[in-house]
Amino acid sequence: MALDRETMRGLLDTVARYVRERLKPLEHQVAAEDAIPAEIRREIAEMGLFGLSIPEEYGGLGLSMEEEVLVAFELGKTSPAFRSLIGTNNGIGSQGLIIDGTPEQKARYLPRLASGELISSFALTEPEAGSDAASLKTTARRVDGGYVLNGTKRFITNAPHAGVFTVFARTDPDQPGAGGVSAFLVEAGTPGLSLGPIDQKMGQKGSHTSDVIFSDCRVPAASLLGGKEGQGFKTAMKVLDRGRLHISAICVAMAERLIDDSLRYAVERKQFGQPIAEFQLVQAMLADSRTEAFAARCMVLETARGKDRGETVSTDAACCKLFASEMVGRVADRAVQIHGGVGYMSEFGIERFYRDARLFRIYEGTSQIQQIVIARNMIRELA
Ligand code: COS
Repeated sequence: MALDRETMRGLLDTVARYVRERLKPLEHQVAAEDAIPAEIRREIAEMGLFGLSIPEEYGGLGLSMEEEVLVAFELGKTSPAFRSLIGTNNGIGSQGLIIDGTPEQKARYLPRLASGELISSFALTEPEAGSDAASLKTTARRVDGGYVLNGTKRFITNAPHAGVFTVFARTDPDQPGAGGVSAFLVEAGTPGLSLGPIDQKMGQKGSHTSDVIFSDCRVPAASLLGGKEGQGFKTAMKVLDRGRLHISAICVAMAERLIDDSLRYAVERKQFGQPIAEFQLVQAMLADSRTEAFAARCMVLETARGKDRGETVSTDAACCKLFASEMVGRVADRAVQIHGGVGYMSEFGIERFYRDARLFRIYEGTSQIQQIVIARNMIRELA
């Protein structure tokens, strides 16, 4: 544990109160305007939330994985767009640098990522390389003193706000698979780097994604992550192991929020002369949701503790992502059902969570990719 018990308790209480009093009242506005107010970004930065998982020596809080998921259990109890704002700096946008970056690269970016001055993005997915990430086509051609990048990255979270991108590109055209991929740290504003328009999404309004386009984008040799070619795909997989656990914690939090909303509604709403919570068919939905969210919470905590003990948790993190993201889909569906017509109307926000939750089964690896990761690792372990 990075923090003592009391400091950790204080952090969790602060985040829980901030979510309850400051963020929840803004949920509707953020979705309607598809934007997070600038003062929220400032407040979140002041609270240190951009640097939860960044080591203390670089200005972050240096939380352990268990501590990070405990914070996510609180932060995820509101619209996921708020979490997404800090999600890349704490997760996929910074972890490649933390895990495999050189000391110079860490010193250059991590302090500004921890403070929230700089936003980071993880540019792996391409139009023709989604689940099959190792088939990516973006190229990084070695030239005197650096590399020239060409290609398009798709659905890149926080790209419109990012100051630095971790970009995965093929340095070895003769190696079509994972071995030919390298990672680069590319700064926004580098000539040859441009963005597509902001994507119009089904949900998670207020969190922005776009294409990131490289046309003859020249970067210095020092931007090669870790200074080594051919390591990029492994870096991406290690980053995703951690990211999948964080997303699972967010799924647990959203489920708990929806269960709380559903329970309160069921106790207040009367039909047939009594609160609908008295009806056993409604009770069954509440009980199933509570049971499944509890199971996911336990899985996430246990896996986070394993990661903190230094264990390889790729399989368990995939189990968490698979179960927690499918679980929150079912919980959100039951929440709409318990709320009935109110659940379907946009002014009450339940249908918004239903749409927001849908993404969890897709990004950072679809449910089907998690199943493949789990089964392949099981077979390998046996061998
Ligand atoms: N940690 C470290 N290394 C890993 C790893 C992990 N979790 N997973 C794989 N690797 C290594 C493998 O050991 C292998 O190295 P060697 O060649 O030295 O043995 C290399 O990476 C290639 O792995 P693999 O052969 O498993 O790659 P595949 O192309 O067959 O597929 C999947 C891997 C499908 C699991 C991968 O492409 C994937 O996760 N796809 C989903 C991508 C994704 O989540 N996208 C979401 C968008 S990013 S927000």
